[in-house]
Amino acid sequence: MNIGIVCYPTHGGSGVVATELGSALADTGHNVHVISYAMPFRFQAYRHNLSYHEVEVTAYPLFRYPPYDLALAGRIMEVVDQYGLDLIHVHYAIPHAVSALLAREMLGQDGKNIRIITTLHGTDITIIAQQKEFQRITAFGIEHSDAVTSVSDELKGRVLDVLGERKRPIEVIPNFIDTQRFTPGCCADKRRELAKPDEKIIMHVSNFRELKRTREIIHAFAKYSQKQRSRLVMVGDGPDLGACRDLALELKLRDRVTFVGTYDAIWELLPQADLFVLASEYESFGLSALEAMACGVPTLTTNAGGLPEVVKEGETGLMFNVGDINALAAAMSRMLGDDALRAKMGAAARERAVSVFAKEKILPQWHAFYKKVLS
Ligand code: GMT
Repeated sequence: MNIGIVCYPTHGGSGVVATELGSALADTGHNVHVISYAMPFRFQAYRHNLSYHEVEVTAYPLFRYPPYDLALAGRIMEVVDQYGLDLIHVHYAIPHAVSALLAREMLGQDGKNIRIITTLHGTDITIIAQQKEFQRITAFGIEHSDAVTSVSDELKGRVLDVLGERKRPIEVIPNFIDTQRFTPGCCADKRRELAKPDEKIIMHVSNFRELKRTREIIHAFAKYSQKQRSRLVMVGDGPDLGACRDLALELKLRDRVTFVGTYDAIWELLPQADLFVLASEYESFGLSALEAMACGVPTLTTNAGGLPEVVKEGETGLMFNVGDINALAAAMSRMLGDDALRAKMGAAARERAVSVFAKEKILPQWHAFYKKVLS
């Protein structure tokens, strides 16, 4: 199959999922063309059947807002012309589905057999909640795609609530993880760089958007860490990073909180953690929690969105209500004070990642889905 994959390249789960899916499909012999405005950060272009096509948007004095959606449609059309794509798999309805639909329309007869699949990752729906004028265009992108998938049941339900019952059914295909790359025990030398030998490591990884509620993690750590010898390691970059740094200083945690910044090879750091924390007010799925689980790290997460479909409360980790800093501090204390519980939950987390979300389990679902859409 000749497959086009359209995604955002920035640090975020959808770009990771799109890139990992593209690489996995290329590994199984398909020709995969990733289309984006920058090279996705997990993209490794060393396979002959995996290529990257950049969308260039030229600034022009008359355009206050350079039209990325149109540039993308034009680029998709060129890639179809050159490589004869069978299907275009877009991650996000806005603007990717709409650009793909426009490209197909412009291709006329040449485009009539191309199938368009749209995968929803969550932010599509958040955007609608913030800007009602996107509601109909998102619905249009979904309705006119040949097939639509969602990364969790919860997100599917949310889409149906917001947009109403659609003519186009939504299939749930969860995100997957490479359990060979994300594995317990990897890269033990990194631990020395992150913490002192007697410190337990609580780790958080995100893009520090407001929705991740990263400051609450620091507040909870401040309450908890008065009692225990431990270090909070915060990985990533984003709008709230500065405020987090300030807060750590204000709470006199300068020597106890490490800000790593952006770190692409996150599978090297996660296994060093004793506990992983995610305080998000919403996650359609929570890929970073799954990455931690695959590394055998128990998680403390909110019970928001699709997280309960990934984490098993009391089995692979503990959950708390959004904003409940006391509950998070108590959960930190309970988990880090009990080595046996952590080991048990860490093993269960790894087992769940392998048995439910491993690449080998989910990739066949994509193959079958593509076949169904093309037939
Ligand atoms: O959460 C983010 O800030 C990034 C966002 C994205 O667009 O990449 O992540 C979304 O997609 C991921 C992959 O499916 C999910 O694991 C995240 O839960 C989801 N984020 C939200 O729903 C907020």
